[in-house]
Amino acid sequence: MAIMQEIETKLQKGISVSTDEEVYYALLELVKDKAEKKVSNKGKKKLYYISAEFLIGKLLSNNLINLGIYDEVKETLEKNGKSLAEIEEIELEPSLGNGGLGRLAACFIDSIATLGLNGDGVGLNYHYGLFKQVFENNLQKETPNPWITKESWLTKTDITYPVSFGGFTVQSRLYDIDVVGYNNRTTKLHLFDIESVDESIVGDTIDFDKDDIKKNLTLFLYPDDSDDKGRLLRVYQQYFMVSNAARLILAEAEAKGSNLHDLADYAAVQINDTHPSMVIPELIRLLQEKGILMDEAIEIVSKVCAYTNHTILAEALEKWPISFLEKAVPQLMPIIRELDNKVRAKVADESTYIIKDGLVHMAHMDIHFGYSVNGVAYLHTEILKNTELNNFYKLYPEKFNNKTNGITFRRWLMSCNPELSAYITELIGDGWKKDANELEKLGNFINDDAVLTKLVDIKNAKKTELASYLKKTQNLDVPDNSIFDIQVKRLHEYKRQQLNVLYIIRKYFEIKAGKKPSTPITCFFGAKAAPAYIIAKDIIHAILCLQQIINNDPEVSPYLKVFMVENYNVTLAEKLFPAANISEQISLASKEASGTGNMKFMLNGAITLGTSDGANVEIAELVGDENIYVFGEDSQTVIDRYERGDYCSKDYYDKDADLKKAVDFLVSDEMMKVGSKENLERLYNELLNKDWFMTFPDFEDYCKTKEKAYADYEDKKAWAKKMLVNISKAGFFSSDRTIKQYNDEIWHLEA
Ligand code: GFP
Repeated sequence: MAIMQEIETKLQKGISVSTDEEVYYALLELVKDKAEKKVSNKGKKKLYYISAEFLIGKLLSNNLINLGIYDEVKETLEKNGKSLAEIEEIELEPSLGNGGLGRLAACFIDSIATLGLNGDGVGLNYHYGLFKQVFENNLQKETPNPWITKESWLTKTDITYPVSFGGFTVQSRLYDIDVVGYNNRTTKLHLFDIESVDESIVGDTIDFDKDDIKKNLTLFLYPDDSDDKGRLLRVYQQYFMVSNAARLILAEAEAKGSNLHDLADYAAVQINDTHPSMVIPELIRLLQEKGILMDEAIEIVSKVCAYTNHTILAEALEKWPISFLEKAVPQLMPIIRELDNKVRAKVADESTYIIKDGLVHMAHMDIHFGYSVNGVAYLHTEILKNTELNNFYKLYPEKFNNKTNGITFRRWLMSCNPELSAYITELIGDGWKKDANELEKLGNFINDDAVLTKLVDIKNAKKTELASYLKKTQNLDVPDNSIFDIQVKRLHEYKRQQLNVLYIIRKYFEIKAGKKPSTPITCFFGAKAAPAYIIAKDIIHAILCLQQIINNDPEVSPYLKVFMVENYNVTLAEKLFPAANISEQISLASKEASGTGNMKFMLNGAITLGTSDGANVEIAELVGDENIYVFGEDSQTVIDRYERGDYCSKDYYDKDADLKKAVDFLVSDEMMKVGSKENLERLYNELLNKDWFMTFPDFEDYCKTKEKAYADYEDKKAWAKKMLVNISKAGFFSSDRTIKQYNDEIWHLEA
C-alpha cells in the first residue's frame, strides 16, 4: 500500500482534511506497526544496557529515517498541505535524562539495533522526567515535564514482577519502546513503572511528598537529593530498576534453555555509571533463591556484569549509607557484606573495600565483581588507570579498557541536518551512512571552491533556520549574520560555563571602549542545572542577567549578543548543532570524561574551541592543530595542582586586570539592577575564594585563543576548509564504531 493510503486508513479520512494532531497520531501508529513487523535482533546471548537515563528525544523523524520512509512521508504530507516539521511539534519530548550520560545511552541503543546485536536498554518510565526548565526573573525554575499521552511510543506489556522493599512490596509493569535501527532491525527499550504512581501529588513545581514510595517511585528522574528523603528515594528507584532488570534477565535466559549456572552464555549486563550497581547483589540474591549457593552465584554474576565509568568526579561515584540500604533494601545487605568480606580476605589495600566508614561504595563493588571496567575516551581511561582508580588498576589491570564514546549519525546528521547529509551523499555517495569512515572521502574536495562555498551556504541556511525557530518558540531576536558561538551541555562548574561568562564580560567592556569585532558575535548557552546545585543555578542567573544587559545596550548589542535558550533538550540540540560555527568545549582538563556534544558539532562543521580534555584530545589528533583551537593547562598540570592543594584563585585575580574587571562586574551596579544580590554575590565569592574548577588560570589563554578563532573566521575560505576537514574526520565518532568495540571486546554477542 502506498504511504498516503496507509496514513489515510489510520485516519479514516483524507490527510488534507485532518488536523496536525490527528496526522501525528496516525503516523505514530503507523510507525509502531511497521517497527513491530521488523525482525528483532536475536541470538543466544543478550546484552542488557541498564541505565538510569535514556535521553531519547522525539522519535517520529528518527524512526521514519531508520525505517527508510522519511522522504516519502514528508512529500506525501507536503502534497496534502501539511508540514512534517509542524506535525513533529506535537510530539512531546520525554526528559528521561539530564545530559551526556543519557544521550549516549540513546545513541547506543540505536547502534545496537542497527548493528543487528541482540541487546536491549533497561531503565525507568519517569512520568515527569527530569524537569522542564522555565526562566523567571532571570532564575531557573523547575516544573514537571509530562510527556506520556494516551497514545505514545510506549507499549504496555504483560510483564510484571513483585518487587519487595523493606516492609512493603510493589508490583511492577513493563512498558516497551521499539528502537528501530537503520537497516531494518529493531531492539527494545524496556522501561519499568508501577501502576500505583499518583501524578496528582505533583502540582506546578517539582515538589512532592517523598514519603509515599508507592505513589512517587517513578515520578521524577533524580529527585532532589539535598535531603535524606530525596537520597533515599533514589535508592528505592535504583533497586526497583535493577530488580526488574535482573528478573527479566533470568526469565529470558531460562526461557532460552539456560540452567543459570551458564548465565554468562546468555547474558551480558552493562552497568552505566553507578546507578545500576545494585544489579550485582540482586542477581546474586535471585540466583540463591533459585538454589545456587552464594559462592557460585558470585562467580556467575562476576562473569556477566561489566561497568562503565563516565566521570571521575567523586560526587558521581555513589556511596550509600548502610542505614539507607538497610531501610530500603535490607535483603541486599547480607550479600553486600559478604562481597566486602571476600574483598577483605584477599586484598590488603583498604582503599578498595566496598564498605568503609558506614558507606557502601558502589563503584568498588562494580570493579571487584564485574569483568570489565571501561572509561569513555582515551585520556579518561588513562586517568582512571593511573590516578583515580589506580589502586584497582594495580589489582586488575586486565579488566581496564577504553571505549571512546560515539554518536548516532542518523539523528545527529541525517535527521537534524538533511541538507548537509544530502550534499555529502551528492559528493561521495551514501556509503558513509553504513560506514562512517567513508566521510574521509570528503578530503578530496579540500581545494574545490564550489564545495567550500556550498558548505558555508548550508551552514548559513541552518543559522537562519535556528534564528526563526528561536523567534517563533522563545521570542528571541537572533542576528543570523553573526558568528554562532555555542556552549550547550549540562550545567556544572567543571564544564566551566563561568569561563565563557567571564570572556563575554571582557568582550562587553572592549566593545564599550570602542574595539568592535568585524563580524558580530552571538553567544548561545543551553543547560539545565540540577535543582539542588546552588552555584550552577547562580551561573545560569549570571548568564540571564548578562543577556538582559548586553542585548539591550544599543552600544554593544549590534556587535555582541547572548542567549540562554530555555529548556535545552534534544529537540533544541537538533537545531543548535547544525547552526554552530564555534563549539565551546572548555572543561577543566582531566574532568570531562569524554563529551559527545563536541562530536555532534564537529560532524555538522563547527570548529572546536576547547581544552585538552576528554574526546577533544582525539578530535585534535584527527583534524590536526590547524583545524581546532586548543587552549589552557593540560590534565597533568591540573592533577598535580590538586595534589599539591595550593590553588589560590585570588592570586590570578590580583595579577590580571582584565580578569579582575570581569569578575568584579558580577557584583556591579548594572548586574544588581537586573539580578539578585544573593545569587550574584554567592557566585562572585565562590570564584574568588574557591574556584574549585580552576577557571582563572585558563582565562588569559582562553581569551587569546578565542580571539584567534574569531579572527580566522574572517577568512571565509580558510574557515570552510576547517569545516570540511572536521566533517571528513568525524567518522571515528560514530556510535556504530563504539558499539562494535563494546561487542568485540566486552559483550561478545553474535551479530
Ligand atoms: C557524562 C560525562 C561526559 C560523557 C558522558 C557520556 O556526561 O564527559 O561524554 O557522560 O559518557 F561527563 P554528562 O552526564 O556529564 O553530560
